[in-house]
Amino acid sequence: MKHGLWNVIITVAAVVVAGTAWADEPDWETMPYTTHAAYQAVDADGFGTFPTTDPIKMRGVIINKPEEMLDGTPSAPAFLGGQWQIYVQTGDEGDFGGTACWMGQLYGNLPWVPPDQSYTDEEWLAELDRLNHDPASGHEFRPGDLVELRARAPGLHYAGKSNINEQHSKNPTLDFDVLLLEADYGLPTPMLLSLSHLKDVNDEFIFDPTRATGCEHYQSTLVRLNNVTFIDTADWGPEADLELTDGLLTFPVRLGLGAGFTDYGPPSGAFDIIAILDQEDDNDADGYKHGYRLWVLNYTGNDCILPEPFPLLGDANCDGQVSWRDIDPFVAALGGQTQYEDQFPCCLWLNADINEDGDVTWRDIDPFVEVLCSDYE
Ligand SMILES: [Ca+2]
Ligand SMILES: [Ca+2]
Ligand SMILES: [Ca+2]
Ligand SMILES: [Ca+2]
Repeated sequence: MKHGLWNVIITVAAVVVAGTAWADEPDWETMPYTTHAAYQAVDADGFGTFPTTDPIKMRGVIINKPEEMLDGTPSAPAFLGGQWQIYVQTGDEGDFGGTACWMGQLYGNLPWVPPDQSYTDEEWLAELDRLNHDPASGHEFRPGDLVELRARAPGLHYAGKSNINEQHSKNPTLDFDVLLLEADYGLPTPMLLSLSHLKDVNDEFIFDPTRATGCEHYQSTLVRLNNVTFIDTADWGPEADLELTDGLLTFPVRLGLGAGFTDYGPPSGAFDIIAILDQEDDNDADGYKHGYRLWVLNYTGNDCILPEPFPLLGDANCDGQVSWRDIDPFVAALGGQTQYEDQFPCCLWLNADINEDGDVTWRDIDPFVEVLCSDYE
């Protein structure tokens, strides 16, 4: 983990003012939401432009389990000890993208942070317990929950993203909070992309500083690529850095900590992948225009979709979209679960249960036609 000079300057400045500037708790109720698009804005070189100086409030859907992303074990062997990270993706109209919320245990290991800013193991576990539960109800957060972020520090630009964090201080006035807005609100449907959305013809990352297109547009969101293969799976296992290809272009893949990467070998051939499009550009010499990767957090060993088939009503062939290609598979699903699963071993039979009564019957036919037609509006 490397921090550019810019981050150091911001960190030091923020820590210096923190003790006095925010002695009073912000008025969260009246504070407007900061959009993810605003918070993640960058300049022509990819440096974050949103000022990380005052408290902000954001909202979105949690899209990962923190324990599948970073090792939160107290005093874990990483440079910063235990780490915790969730990505929160917007579902708001007029907004796009997502934001990572990050915590580290041993901030004091950073050369510019005093050693007393590291959490003891006990303090660290208390912080994780606080962040993994809604303070009002005690609800344990999980992917698909709609949450509000209240960030006092509020965060830092790091390697191409503007993160929510404590600016490497354990002073509670720099805490961020996660509050439940709606449990099981639902995961956003992963955006179905091809590699040509992310790479140019020379296999270079597409960096658009307006963030309207290219990797920036999808940063910190769930995306899906179909029919790709790993170039080399020799390193397969938790935390491996691999590369996939569609036959023409390539893209880095980071494997998470999910047990599936230990329990199962790599897929034997072509597969579809559902992952968080992340950026961590460890070389800021020419800005932050590189370092994009797909972070896939677990694998169920089904040999065709990483990490697993995604529920999407009407998507009877499991390609991540509802189209005319689903008509024949939908008819097959009407023939019963066993017959359908023989034919589509990687699919969810209940994707054809359009009226959501737990069965696939003639009653789903009209609703299926409706879903199919609405897709063409
Ligand atoms: Ca970026
Ligand atoms: Ca704290
Ligand atoms: Ca489909
Ligand atoms: Ca049904």
